[in-house]
Amino acid sequence: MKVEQVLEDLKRRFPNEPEYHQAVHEVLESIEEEYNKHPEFEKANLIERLCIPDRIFSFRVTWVDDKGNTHTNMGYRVQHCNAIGPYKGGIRLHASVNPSILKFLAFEQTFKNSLTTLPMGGGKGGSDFNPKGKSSAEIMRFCQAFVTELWRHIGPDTDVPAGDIGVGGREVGYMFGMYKKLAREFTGTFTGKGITFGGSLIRPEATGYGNVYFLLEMLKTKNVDIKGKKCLVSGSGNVAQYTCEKLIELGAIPVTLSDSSGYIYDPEGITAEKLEYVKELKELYRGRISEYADTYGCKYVAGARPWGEKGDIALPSATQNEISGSDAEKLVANGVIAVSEGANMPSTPEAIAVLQKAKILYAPGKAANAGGVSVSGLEMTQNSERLSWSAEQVDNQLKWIMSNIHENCVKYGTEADGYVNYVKGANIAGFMKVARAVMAQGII
Ligand code: NDP
Ligand code: 2IT
Repeated sequence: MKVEQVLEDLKRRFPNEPEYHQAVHEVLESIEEEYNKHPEFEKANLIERLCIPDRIFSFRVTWVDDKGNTHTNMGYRVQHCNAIGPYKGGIRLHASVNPSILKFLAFEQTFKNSLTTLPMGGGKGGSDFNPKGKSSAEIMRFCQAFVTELWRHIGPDTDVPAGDIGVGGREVGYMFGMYKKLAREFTGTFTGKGITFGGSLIRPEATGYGNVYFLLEMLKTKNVDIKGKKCLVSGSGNVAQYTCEKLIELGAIPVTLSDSSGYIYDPEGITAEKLEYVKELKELYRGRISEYADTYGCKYVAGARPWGEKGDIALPSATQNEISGSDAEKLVANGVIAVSEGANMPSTPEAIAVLQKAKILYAPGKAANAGGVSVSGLEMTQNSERLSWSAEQVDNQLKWIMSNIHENCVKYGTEADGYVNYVKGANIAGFMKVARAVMAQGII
């Protein structure tokens, strides 16, 4: 395999899909050497078979707003690879959603899920529906219309969706309700469900908690204590909130949060009480993070990201490409010792190069944010055995999974000078397992 040639080919066949090209490039670049030790992979054209999704469904979603106006949106499900288990991955509702973004997310999900040790393939879905400012009734009608098309492509052993940007417990509930009605079955076809109908304890917390567990493992390699460390967190949704919750519990000090309008900087630290305010603001009132600054009298910067503020650790938890090369330079100049990604692909390739050149601890999303899908996998297990586990049991499994992923990154990513290249480690560990499974299953 020659990475540049594979990429050129993908760009020619699938033009105008920059996020997809970016994700593929990052993985291929770091597995090239390992892959080329296996001539049997090349003979079986494994690269194309693992880069191009198995299939993509796209459909029109039509729904009616509260004023009686009819709207259309596009709905998609990308089923990337089911070599090691049923397709598994979230649904994103955001105005920016398009095939390129969902293809990058489904591609990443395949290797992330492989890292979890649980039997899950990779997929992702979503719509360009913009949930901002919509009433609960409008959200419900949209989710129902979306599932009216999606339901025939998913199932507990086929494809199991969950949440992502714009999709939390409320949306999963509406989608599951409609699915159950159409499919005439009560099974674990969605994860992130409400606790009264098959949801797992700790699933809402899992991505944020898991990211902090991964960060702890990284810090341990340098004998650094998290206590008292100032943390720059971006986003203010599910992942950001539970990242802050765990950081606070461990004595670290989150000082920033953001949304698509801007960021807040609270030098006193976001406390448990202030975090409760953020949860209400975002989950209940669906307000803007600027309101935090109004309430607590701290700094708010419109239209900017928090990476220029002083901190010890950065945990990007909003969206892709939110740390540019120059943002990464600011982080390094300010003495940040670790970057652990809660979001998917938040660092641009330029940013990754800066962070790795500075030899700081840097964990890519597919390793650091795998806690969310891991507990989704545990939810599937609980649904299959028709039991529910205690929060402690789930949390312990989550800790074990995150430390196992860390161990694999160290195993496959340690370089000659001792620096752990977590990107390389995660990509090799995740990719090789899927590759072996595909090879064993023949040319299909
Ligand atoms: P939420 O919808 O709960 O929150 C998203 C947050 O990010 C909001 O604060 C939102 O601001 C902000 N945001 C979204 N898009 C943009 C943008 N284009 N520019 C700036 N800010 C933006 O989503 P999650 O917390 O669930 O997801 C956050 C990230 O974590 C995503 O990358 C997702 O793929 C990833 N992830 C999520 C998992 C999960 O279990 N939920 C698991 C693993 C990864 P605003 O309100 O203004 O839109
Ligand atoms: O990016 C992700 O890993 C998620 N949005 C969670 C997917 C899942 O199936 O729980």
